[in-house]
Amino acid sequence: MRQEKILITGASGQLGSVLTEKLQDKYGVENVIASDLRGNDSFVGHFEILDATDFEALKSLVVENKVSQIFHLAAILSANGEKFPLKTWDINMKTFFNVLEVSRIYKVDKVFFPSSIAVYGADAPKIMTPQDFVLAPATVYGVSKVAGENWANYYHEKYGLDIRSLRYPGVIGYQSLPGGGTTDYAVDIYHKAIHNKKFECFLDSDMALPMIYMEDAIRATIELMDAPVENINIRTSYNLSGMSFSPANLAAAIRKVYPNFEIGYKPDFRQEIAVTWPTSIDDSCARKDWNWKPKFDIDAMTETMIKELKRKETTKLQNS
Ligand code: AKB
Repeated sequence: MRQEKILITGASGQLGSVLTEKLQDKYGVENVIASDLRGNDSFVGHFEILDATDFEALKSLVVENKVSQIFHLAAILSANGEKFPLKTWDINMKTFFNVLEVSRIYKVDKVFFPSSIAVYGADAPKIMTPQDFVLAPATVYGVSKVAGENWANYYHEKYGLDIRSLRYPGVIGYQSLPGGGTTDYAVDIYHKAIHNKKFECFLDSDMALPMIYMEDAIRATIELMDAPVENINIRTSYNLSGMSFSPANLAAAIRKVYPNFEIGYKPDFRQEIAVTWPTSIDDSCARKDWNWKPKFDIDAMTETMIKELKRKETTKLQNS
């Protein structure tokens, strides 16, 4: 068996930074290569600046390091994508084609591709949105994810590439900040709450969306990648669910800890994106095929988020 060598693209991002640490714990710091367009001063381990639209640069990293698994997280998210539709299509697809081609030619064993609840459009059933439904997304980000899912399936069928994927809901964690998504409010709100500040939400109070706590999202990613190949029946992307809540539900959960917490609503263009997305997700295929089960609900997540953000704040003050 060859030594696993892991490459992560988009490793400085919200999910990438946390996943990198987990993969370092699992495979050893020396066997994980984190890459991103931007450097990261506090990063511990092997970091490479990589523009994943550059095929030759990606190829060199893979070949020189004998990479066996790629976690391709680099992408422009839903809200930013609407500001630059053609650039988003170009970057999201070009980076993914490069990953697919390098993996095919240089025989990478396994690839992870993140999809999203953004693949669904306004016509899909809102409650417990099924795994299989017509995918007619309203954003260019969603269009790039639908195309990506189909290309993943094609590379699996045609070339036997072991590529696996999850449709992430909004991811919420204390370790990192999201950037350019429609679900970002659900992280920002905690940063205001611990500083006793009022939060202004860019979604309507009752705009419920599927969400997942970071620890569950990372565990799902690793469990999917570790599952025996014969259990993987979906080669487009698995629906993944953690919980579902609206901004008002989240404010109520925060008030259990901070009774005076205040929230105001000023919906912007992200509300128009959110109304096209599911409210909750049916992830029974993931549960059946590789035993997926989330651990965190809204209260357990809120308790941990507040505790950890306060701990980070205290450490920052002590070190300043
Ligand atoms: C976004 O809001 O764009 C992402 C997602 C749900 O894919 N967090």
